[in-house]
Amino acid sequence: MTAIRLMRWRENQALRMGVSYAGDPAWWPVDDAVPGLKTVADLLEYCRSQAVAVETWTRDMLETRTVRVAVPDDDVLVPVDVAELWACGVTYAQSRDARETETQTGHDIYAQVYHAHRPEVFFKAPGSRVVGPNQVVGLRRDATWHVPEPELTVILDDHGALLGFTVGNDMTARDLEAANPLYLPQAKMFHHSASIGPTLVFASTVDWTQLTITLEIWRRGERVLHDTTDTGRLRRSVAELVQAVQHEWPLAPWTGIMTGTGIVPPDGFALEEGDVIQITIPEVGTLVNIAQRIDPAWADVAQGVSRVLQIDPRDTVAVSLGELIPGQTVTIGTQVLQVKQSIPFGHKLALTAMAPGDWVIKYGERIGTACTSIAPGDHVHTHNVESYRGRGDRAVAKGGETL
Ligand code: DO4
Ligand code: MG
Repeated sequence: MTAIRLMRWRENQALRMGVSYAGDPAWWPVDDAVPGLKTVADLLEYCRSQAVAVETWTRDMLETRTVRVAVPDDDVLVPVDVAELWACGVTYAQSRDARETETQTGHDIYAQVYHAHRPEVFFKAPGSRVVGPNQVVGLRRDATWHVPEPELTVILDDHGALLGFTVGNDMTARDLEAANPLYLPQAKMFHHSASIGPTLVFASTVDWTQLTITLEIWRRGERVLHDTTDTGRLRRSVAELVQAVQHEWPLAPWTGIMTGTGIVPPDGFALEEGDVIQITIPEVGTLVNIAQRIDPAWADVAQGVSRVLQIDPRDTVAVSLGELIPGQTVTIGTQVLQVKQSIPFGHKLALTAMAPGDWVIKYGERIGTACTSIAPGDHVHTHNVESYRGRGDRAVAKGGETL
């Protein structure tokens, strides 16, 4: 069985959607086959109207269509717009043990909930507050010990049926939860504390009990954390967790459920600003997010007001955290730059002048070469960079060279 995944991306101003087999970096645009299909809800509606299962339709398309496209990482969007995102807790022994050790008050409660008939479920975020690939995830200003929680995330369709899975990051302020378990909502719900993506893998094309989940954290170009678990260690079934959420809460159409973490970084580890968090489930792809402390200007970021982030001091590009418009100025450290063209959220802005053939550096790594002259403040994208990173299956090297 080869897993089939769906991904959405932005192309110029348009929203596009494609499907591919897991491991294949190329995408078959769904709207090429049926114009107008822009969301997974559209696709499902279309398949229902044709009385065909979405997996069957998709597989037929993959077998017969020839148009395939490569999608730059910067353009990848949340694969599915959930209405609500829920989360489950202490579903792996590792989560139970780490929490039993860290808690300053509630000894034994994690062991109890791990074994109890009733699972722990909590509301994580309304869909409008869920972020996606390559976006910033938040660090609270009143907490010092944040970690990502990499979680298999269940996607239920508009009828509450299991449609597929994606990767989720249940960002957590461990010091708040450790101080008192009653602070759980504050430890779990803050600005940009939930992220999902990059693709949705159809449930019937994958065995959810046998997925590996890998967490990597990169700091100034160095990998500072690497750990792996697998869903075989999940103590509860997906059906059990879905049932627990919906028992007294009629499911909103398009609900997401994070299934709990099997990876907790060691006690001495806390996220820092600029850390790059990569969570990989090979069948789904790699969800990449950048940690950033919430600051007083953050509320403006949600409105799309100017803000950019240089992830690594060596980077020659910064990431835009809002829509940038030509002529506006942005500040990075002591550098003040004027934006030259419109730059969408999540795209790159040049910090230095680059000549054709120069490396473009992001995350402290070479991500491609300039193919035209690039000036500080320019939009850096496929029109002026030959990228070495395809979608998901990262680090597709050029000419065999490893980046
Ligand atoms: O009990 C607190 C939350 C646990 C959690 O988020 C997890 O185990 O993933
Ligand atoms: Mg969690």
